[in-house]
Amino acid sequence: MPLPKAELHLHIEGTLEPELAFELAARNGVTLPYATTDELRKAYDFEDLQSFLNLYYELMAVLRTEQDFADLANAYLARAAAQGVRHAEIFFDPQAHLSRGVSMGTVVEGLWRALGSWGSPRASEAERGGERNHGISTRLILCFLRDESAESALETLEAAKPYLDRITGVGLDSAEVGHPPVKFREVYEAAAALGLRRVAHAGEEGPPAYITEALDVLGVERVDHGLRCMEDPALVERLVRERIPLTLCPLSNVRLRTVDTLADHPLPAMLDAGLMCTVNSDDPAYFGGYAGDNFTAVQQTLGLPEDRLRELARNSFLASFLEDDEERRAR
Ligand code: ES4
Ligand code: ZN
Repeated sequence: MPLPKAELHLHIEGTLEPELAFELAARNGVTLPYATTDELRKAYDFEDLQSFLNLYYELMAVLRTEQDFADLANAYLARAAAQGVRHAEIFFDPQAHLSRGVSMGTVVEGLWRALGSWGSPRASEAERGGERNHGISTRLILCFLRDESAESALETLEAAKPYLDRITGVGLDSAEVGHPPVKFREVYEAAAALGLRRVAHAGEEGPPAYITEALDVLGVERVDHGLRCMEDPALVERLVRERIPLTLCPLSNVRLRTVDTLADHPLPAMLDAGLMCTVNSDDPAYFGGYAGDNFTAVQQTLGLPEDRLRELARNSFLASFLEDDEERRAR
């Protein structure tokens, strides 16, 4: 039995496996610039975040209908459940779809078709029962693309207003360097006023100062990645003191060359420093593994002992947006 865990850093568009990409391409009459799944897989040799993002956005062309988003989310839930995931807080990138003429409604209704009442804090116990949706409770987090304008982020939040009963929080992703958190001050203030939880990617490729800014200017409760905090001892001390969770993604860091090899990953040092770390998959179809694969990799390569793995699993529930009673039931 894999260790029960929560996944807190997962881009649903990053779960698009080559086989499903080709299936959806055929269904929607979209031509991909790759002849076979093998040829596509050969393109998964990334140099940095941007080289990955180019392919990530390119493949999204196959996602067109509600059913496409439902199929994508169902495929993810099946794989995640097999690796012990009991709860998933799922990022989605509406701007990447709105710009292709796919509406907010298509994306949210489609994802909801797969996630269903497991995604609703308001669903009754009965509605949540049974084996539906692989027994995984879920939350949706709408991400703004930081390489798009602040105005575009505000328009995106506006477009999401009819669906706020299905959206738990907002996040910030895509190309980090040159797009500091402060650029999104206004939209985060608006999101907070709407009662949305706040997270942001910071300190993946960007400097430690972006982590501080995400906390102080955007009011985030959790930092996605946050890896580069290790360059700033005062920041580490603050993150420890304030128990700010970091959603680390070890296999992603290797594939995007944020670390040289998995053996060089600072996770053990981060745990030793007292940071509240969690282990997640980011874009599992592209980076070589789902949540359980990330756990196995850090166990085997970094030699993390059992108690550290249990700490990581416990942290994932503590750092989640589940209510206390739900959290106990999930783990
Ligand atoms: C992402 Cl690894 C990563 N970093 C930033 N934005 C992203 N969107 C999808 N994956
Ligand atoms: Zn990410």
